Amino acid sequence: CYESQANSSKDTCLVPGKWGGNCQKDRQSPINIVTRKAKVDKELGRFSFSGYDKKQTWTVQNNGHSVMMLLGNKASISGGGLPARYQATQLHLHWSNFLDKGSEHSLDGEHFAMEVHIVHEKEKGTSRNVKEAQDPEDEIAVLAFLVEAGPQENKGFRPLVEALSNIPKPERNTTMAESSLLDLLPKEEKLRNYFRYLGSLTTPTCDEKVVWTVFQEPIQLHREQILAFSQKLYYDKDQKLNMMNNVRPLQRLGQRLVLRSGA
Ligand code: 3J3
Ligand code: ZN
Repeated sequence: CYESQANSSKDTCLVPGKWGGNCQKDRQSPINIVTRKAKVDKELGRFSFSGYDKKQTWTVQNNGHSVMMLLGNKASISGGGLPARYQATQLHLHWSNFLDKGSEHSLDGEHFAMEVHIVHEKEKGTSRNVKEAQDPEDEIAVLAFLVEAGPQENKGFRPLVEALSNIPKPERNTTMAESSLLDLLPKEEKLRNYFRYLGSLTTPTCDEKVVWTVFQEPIQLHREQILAFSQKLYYDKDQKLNMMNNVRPLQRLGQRLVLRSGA
């Protein structure tokens, strides 16, 4: 695909100048969400979170482009307008060294300091037909939470932030102090309001197989907690390149409709 089809030739999902690079199709992520244009869909009810409340000593790793908690199908989601139950596979984040950018999605043109992605895979054996089973457009469900700086330390994030110092270099793993996934999220009653659209992975190969949920309620972290990610983590083994700005440029919405849960 020609670069002209991408919003930016810096986009990591296009092999610049090479015919056949990951073809920018019509449902790429992330996007800017124009909240007033999102259509309320009564089918978008509350999520059911299973295993999200269970305290675990999660393994967390620096994978060279983010920090990733390995969730090993120990939690799952259903409801929320999803067609099946989805098993949680990993949680990772995107960030910058500035507090006004660092999220991948934006709301009404506003970027946030960070974005948390909880990645889930559709439970097998729930597809309606063979074609869908082989190449489902919603094989992955990512729950996206925007992060903003707040006045207090977010105690739920303490185990993750404290673990960062143990994994400065890529390919390093460590074990977090006990925590639950719910510890990281806004209160459950705040999770009724979210946006929904069909998109892609935001890292190569940017497969167009993701059903995205972007929650309206941001997570609040103290600014020192946010800055710890770019201060403690490195892209390289020599610890010369601080890990930050692991954010894909915004992609065109095209003909897609963004839905929102009923108020
Ligand atoms: O990329 C792999 C690949 O197996 C893909 O099919 C999918 C399976 O879950 O994702 C994995 S991944 O867990 O390494 N991953 C999912 C999330 C790649 C990066 C994606 O990042 S994002 O779109 O949520 N930002
Ligand atoms: Zn992500």
